[in-house]
Amino acid sequence: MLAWMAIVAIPVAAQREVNYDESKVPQYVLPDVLTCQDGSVVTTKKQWEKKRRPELLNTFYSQEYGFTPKGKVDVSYELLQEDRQALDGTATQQQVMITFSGNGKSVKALMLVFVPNQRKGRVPVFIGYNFRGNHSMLPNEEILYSPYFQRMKNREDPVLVRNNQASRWPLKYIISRGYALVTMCYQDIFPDNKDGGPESITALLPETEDAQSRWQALGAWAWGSSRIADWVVKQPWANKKQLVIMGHSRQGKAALWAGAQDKRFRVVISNDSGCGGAALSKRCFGETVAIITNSFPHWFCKNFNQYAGREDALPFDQHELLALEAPRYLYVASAGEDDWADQKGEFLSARGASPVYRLYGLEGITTDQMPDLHQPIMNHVGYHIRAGKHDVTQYDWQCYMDFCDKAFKSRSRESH
Ligand code: GTR
Repeated sequence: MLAWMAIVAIPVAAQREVNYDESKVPQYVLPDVLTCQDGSVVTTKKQWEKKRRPELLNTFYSQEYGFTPKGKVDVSYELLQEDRQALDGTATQQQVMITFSGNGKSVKALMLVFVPNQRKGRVPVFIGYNFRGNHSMLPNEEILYSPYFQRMKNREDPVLVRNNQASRWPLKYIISRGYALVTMCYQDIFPDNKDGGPESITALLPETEDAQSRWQALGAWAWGSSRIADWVVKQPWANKKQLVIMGHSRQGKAALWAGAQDKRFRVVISNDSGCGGAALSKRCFGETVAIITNSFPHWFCKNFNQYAGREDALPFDQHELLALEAPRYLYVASAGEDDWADQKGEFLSARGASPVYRLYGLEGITTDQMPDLHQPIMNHVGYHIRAGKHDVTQYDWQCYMDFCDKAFKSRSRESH
């Protein structure tokens, strides 16, 4: 589909110029999330679920993230370590190795798990990739290096320093609020560089015929989250109706895509996901399709390149990705100094997804006004903008758990 357009060269100017001026945002028309490709307008949940949702999902497969090939990967999980008195006795910690095999090859990925010891019944679970390896989350020597880092030859490499991302993962706080956390280094699933494909889980599956719509890293990362979920739902401590997926930045993009495909994620959280995530592409504010496809040619499927510098030609936009989470809970967060991710574009996108929530009688984002800093909106769709840089902070976590508490309260009867 549209393969002929893929050869359009990326204009050099579009690669370099970054617009941070609201008055220079081009005039654009957002595609109506409820209008089908044949022009008919969706007015019921049934029409959304039977017609428009599959049509949109297919658009994101073919035009942005690529199709997940059909084929079988064997997945096995092995408990390597357990400490029942982790985090000052408040949590049980597990390290679980996943082995993916297919196509005569195998890939290993290491989960790090924290479960609150004080629990009545099953607990809600956050699933989220870390960027710098499990060892970056806490200082403890028994935390094994994630397989991606185990392969590093130079043991003095600064990336092997422990605890260097602890501020993004307030583990004791998460546990104190009654949530379990399952994390893994995203690089274990697809090493984040343009030559990462052959070492990634994509090498375990057959290649799809059409090279233009072939999945790459974002598709693989989303797929990997679902394999984590496969394990989580079998654990005796986990409430399988209370799975939350949370991702920051490029992992925010992957989290949204995972949530669009896998309805087991009851709450989907995008932290500063920006271009190719929550932010509207057509605004061309901050990072653009040209910049992102040029800097990260291994993230999206090749069809997405055809919109570089041609965002006006996009027949869809990211609010329609967010709409695919409906009627489940969705939360989008921005940071005040993160213009690169286009905070306003993230907000307007959450707003643009809201008509689908309305079909279900649910309140999404109903205002056109972006809230002030630290004034979270917590309807069925949530949004906040906090002060500071592109990052994940304790404030973000606090909002996410407040939102999840609210989401799961109404479900607690059906949840055990
Ligand atoms: C940037 C990229 C963003 C975002 C970010 C991150 O370099 O341009 O789209 O994904 O990386 O993941 O931190």
